[in-house]
Amino acid sequence: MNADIREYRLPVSFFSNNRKRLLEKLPKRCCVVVFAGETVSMSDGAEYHFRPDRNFYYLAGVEQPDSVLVIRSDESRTDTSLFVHSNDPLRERWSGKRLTPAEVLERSGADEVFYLENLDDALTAILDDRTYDIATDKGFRTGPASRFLERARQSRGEESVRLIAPILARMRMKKQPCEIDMIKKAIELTDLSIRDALVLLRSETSELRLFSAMNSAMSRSGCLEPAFPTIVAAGENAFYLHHSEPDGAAIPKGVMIQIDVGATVGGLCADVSRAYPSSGVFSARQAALYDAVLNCLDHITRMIRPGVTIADINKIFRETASKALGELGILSGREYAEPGDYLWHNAAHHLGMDVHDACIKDLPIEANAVLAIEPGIYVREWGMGFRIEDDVLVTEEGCEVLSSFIFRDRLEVEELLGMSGGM
Ligand SMILES: [Mn+2]
Repeated sequence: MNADIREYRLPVSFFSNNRKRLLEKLPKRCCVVVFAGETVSMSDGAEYHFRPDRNFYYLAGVEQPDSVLVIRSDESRTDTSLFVHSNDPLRERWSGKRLTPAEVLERSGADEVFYLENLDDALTAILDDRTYDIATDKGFRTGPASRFLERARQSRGEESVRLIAPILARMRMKKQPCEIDMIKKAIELTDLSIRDALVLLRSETSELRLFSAMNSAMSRSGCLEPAFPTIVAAGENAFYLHHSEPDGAAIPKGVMIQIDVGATVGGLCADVSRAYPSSGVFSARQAALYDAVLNCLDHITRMIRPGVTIADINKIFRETASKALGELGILSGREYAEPGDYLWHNAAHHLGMDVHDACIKDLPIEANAVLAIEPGIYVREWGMGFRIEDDVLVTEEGCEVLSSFIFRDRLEVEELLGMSGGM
């Protein structure tokens, strides 16, 4: 893995092909307008790190705020334009270098670049030319994208403005080889970050130290912002599923530590969860619950193949987990206990540019889909609960577990946590 993973980028052909495939599903004479979205203010003079709308990025390949992609296509030709902020030395002095028009062309494969000052006139011309259909995304409630959608609907009528989100969701559900490569690299980087946490786990540590070790491993490789806020939750903190305010106090012996972390590489995400014992060895109860959760994961990965749905996966998860809850004696003697009381979340989601990636619910999974599989069981009475999560690539015959090499085997974990010195 390179020292700086920002060198890994999806090729320009990926973005231009996505545009081509989208146009094949739209009327012959069509104008597509897609917005990157705006920055969000963090404080006076500071903004949150900008991440473009993923449908925009999937088609445009650039990550500059406020950019707009316009594709005009008819029987004889297709013109792709990007509207971006002009290069303004005074602004860039504060907020950082912007891409030059040449760089925008190089990354996007667009035909032309215009400055945003010209956008309004261009959009008016598009809306006035009724020989073209209009297609746009529906991803925003406010800002220029929602204003454009509103204008288009007013000028053309509600029905005649096509929304591309369902088409793009269907396309994004099947990953292309270059996307799969990026996800594999994101998983490798996630593995490196978990290894750094495991080193700390050999002696007394805290959620905060584990959290910063993992985030530091990702950022020093160039992943400045993970796919989602890193989760480290010891003991009963794991009952807050997205616990991301790590505690600075020493983690006591005898609890399980939930880790849920994912790097991004080239705009694609990993999403991996592990649970490790703070004592270095699993107690009998911890081992029993661990084996039950892992067994759910194995059951699910064995049934995944083209044709199954997310609902099928959740059904198998609930059946397998319910059986385990019975066998562990957790349900017996509790009059009102139901398996659902211990199963707090579903067991699968698509993974890609978004950590919960775009998909059409209920549409059967096809080969080259990438899923995060995350069965979890939470037993308040035992003071413990956790999930184990792997990322899988759906193949023609089944699926390949891409993250199985990240320490997961119970005996291997104990051996590793019992060791002293380097890894
Ligand atoms: Mn997940």
